[in-house]
Amino acid sequence: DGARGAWFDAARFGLFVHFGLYSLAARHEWVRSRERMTQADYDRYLDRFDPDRFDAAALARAAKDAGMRYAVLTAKHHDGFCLYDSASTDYTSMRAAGRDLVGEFVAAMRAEGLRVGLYYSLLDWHHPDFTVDRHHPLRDDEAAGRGRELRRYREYLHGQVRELLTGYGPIDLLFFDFSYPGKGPDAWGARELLDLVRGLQPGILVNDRLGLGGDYVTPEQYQPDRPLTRAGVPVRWEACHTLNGSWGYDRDNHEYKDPGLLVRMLVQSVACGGNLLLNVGPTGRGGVDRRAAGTLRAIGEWMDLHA
Ligand code: FUL
Repeated sequence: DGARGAWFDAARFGLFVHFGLYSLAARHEWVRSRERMTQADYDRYLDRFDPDRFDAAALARAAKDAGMRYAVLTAKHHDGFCLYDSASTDYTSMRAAGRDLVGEFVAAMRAEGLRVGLYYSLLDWHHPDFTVDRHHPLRDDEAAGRGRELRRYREYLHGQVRELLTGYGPIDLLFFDFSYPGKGPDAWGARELLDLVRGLQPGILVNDRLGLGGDYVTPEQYQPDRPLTRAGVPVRWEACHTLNGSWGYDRDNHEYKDPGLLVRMLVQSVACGGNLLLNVGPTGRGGVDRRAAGTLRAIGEWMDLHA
């Protein structure tokens, strides 16, 4: 459906925002899994969660000044922590800090005239019914005898997506993440989920990571150098990239891509018919650090010279 995605084809450049409890660990958004943390270990970040520097209006201005036309926020990442007010869980930014960050984000982006997308993780390391598997951080001793029922998780997942698509006005894009061998579309009830999504928001674009094809494909930390095709037919695509290799805030990693490289990646994406979704991982307090902010500003300077 060409008309449905017309804004996306024209947009070219977007901001990805990975923010959550892992931002406080300041290492990587997979920190709980990588370091085999128990929920109790990980709760130290919940106890200290206070996003006092999360300023959605400043994020929207930074994105706009960099020449971006849309922005996508992690409403829930793999750790299961929700950045909104959900009726189906207390594991939310609202309960932890009295902030509905999804609501703030959507309103701020709209106010700057940007399109809005939400990232929603299919994996959920917090939900008691999410199956323990190779991606799941629980140790075997904790996982034993829990009576996990993926069916109940599916209901939760569908309910949460319904909340996101009914509580915040029009949402332009959904970035689900992700299907993998052993957990494909059936695990998520993906067909019913997609019907639900389209029923609630007929204009929305849905990415490919539900495992059903989707409206666009999402090469990750890989830069296509030619138009992408599926079965010989050109497909809509969006390359997503980090600034320094980590999506969540990684404080001690200084290996930032320089703005010149990022501009070339953007130009190459556009030349090959795709978009670039460039990520920023705000700090544990929700602010954008100088390295990330400076990078966005430098890209904006290039934009000004070429506008
Ligand atoms: C991946 C995730 O596992 C990463 O943490 C990140 O969110 C990236 C955009 O998608 O599949």
